[in-house]
Amino acid sequence: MSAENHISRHEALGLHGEDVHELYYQMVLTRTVDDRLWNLNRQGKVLAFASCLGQEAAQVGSAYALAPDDWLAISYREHGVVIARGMSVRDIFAYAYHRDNDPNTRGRQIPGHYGSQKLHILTASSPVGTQLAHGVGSAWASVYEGKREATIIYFGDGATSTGDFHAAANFAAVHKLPVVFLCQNNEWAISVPNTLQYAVKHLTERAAGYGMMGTLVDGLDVIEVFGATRAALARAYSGEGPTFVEAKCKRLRSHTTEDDDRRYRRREDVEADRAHDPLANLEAYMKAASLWDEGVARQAGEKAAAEVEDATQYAEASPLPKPSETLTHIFAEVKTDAHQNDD
Ligand SMILES: Cc1ncc(C[n+]2csc(CCOP(=O)(O)OP(=O)(O)O)c2C)c(N)n1
Ligand SMILES: [Mg+2]
Repeated sequence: MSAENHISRHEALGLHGEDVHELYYQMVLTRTVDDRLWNLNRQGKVLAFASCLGQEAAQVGSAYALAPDDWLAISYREHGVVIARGMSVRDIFAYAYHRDNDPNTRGRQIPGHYGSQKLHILTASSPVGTQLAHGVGSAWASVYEGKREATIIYFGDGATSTGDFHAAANFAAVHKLPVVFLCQNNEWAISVPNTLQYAVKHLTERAAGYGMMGTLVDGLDVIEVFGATRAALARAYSGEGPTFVEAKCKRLRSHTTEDDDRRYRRREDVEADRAHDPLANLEAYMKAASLWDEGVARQAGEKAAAEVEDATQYAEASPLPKPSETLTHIFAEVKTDAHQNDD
C-alpha cells in the first residue's frame, strides 16, 4: 500500500498522528505488561493468567473507539482493553499480586478478571460466554433508562459455540439493542482449533442468521479495528441494533500460563504465526505514513518498561488482604432490616 493510502486510512477516520502514536504506546504497554506478568508467573509470584500476545491491536483498537459512558463486558484475556480504557498499570499489578489495594476484586479473583465501576467494566467471569448475556442485559438497561450508551462484549471464537452466544445474539438483534459483539478469533479454544469449532468460513456469516450486521476485520490492524468498532458503535447509538465484529488474530502463546501448547500445536506453525505481529504491522504503517522514527520506538519502550517496573514495585510493597476479611467484598452489601438483624 502506498504512503498516501496509509495516511488516508487513519485520517479518513478522523485520527491524528498523535492518536496513532497513542495507539502504538498502548499496544507496547500491553505487551510489556503481558510479558512481565508471564515472567512473574514463572517466578511463582502471579497465579494463572491468560496472555493477550498477538491480540493487542484487536483489543486496543476497539477499546480506543469507545465513549466514556459505554459499557464493557469482558473475558479473562483483555489486558489491552483495560489499558486502553484507562486502568492504571499499578492497579493491574496490585490485582495480579492479589493485594488489598486492588480496585478490581481486592485481590480475591484469579488474575485478569477485571471489573471497574469507574471504567464501566462489568466484572469478568471465568465460564466461557457468560459475559454475552451480561453485556446484552447491560445494553437493555441503557435503553430502558433512555441513555445514549452502547455495550461492547469481548469474547473468543470458542464462545460462539455456546448457548449463551445464541441467546445473547438473538435477543440483542430482536430488540435492536446497542451492542457491539467483538469476537477476537485467535483460532483456538484452548487446544481445539477452528476447524473443529465451526463449519462456516467466517464467523460473521452467522450474523445474518440473527438479522444483524457482520463485519470482518483484520485483527492485526489497529486502525481497521478502530474504524469497524466506531462504525458499529454509531449503529448502536442510532438505534440500528447490534453488530458482530470478527477480528481475526493470532494467539501467540499457550492458552494460559497453565497450558503447554507443545502438546497440540506444531512449533513451525507457532513460528509462522509469529510473523503475524500486530505491533510490527503498526510499525510498518507508521513508517509508510511518516509517523515513525527510532525515537518513537525507544521512548515507547522505555516509558512502558518504567511503568511496569514501578507497578511491580508498588504491588510487591502493597499489603495482602487480611485473612479475617476473606468474605468481605465478595457479595454486594445491601443494608436491610433483616440483614441488620442477622448477627
Ligand atoms: C462453560 C465453560 N466451558 C469450558 C471452560 C474451559 N475453557 C476455558 S477457556 C476455554 C476456551 C475459550 O476459547 P475462546 O472463546 O476462543 O477464547 P480464548 O481463550 O481463545 O480467548 C475453555 C473451553 C470454561 N471456562 N467455561
Ligand atoms: Mg479463541
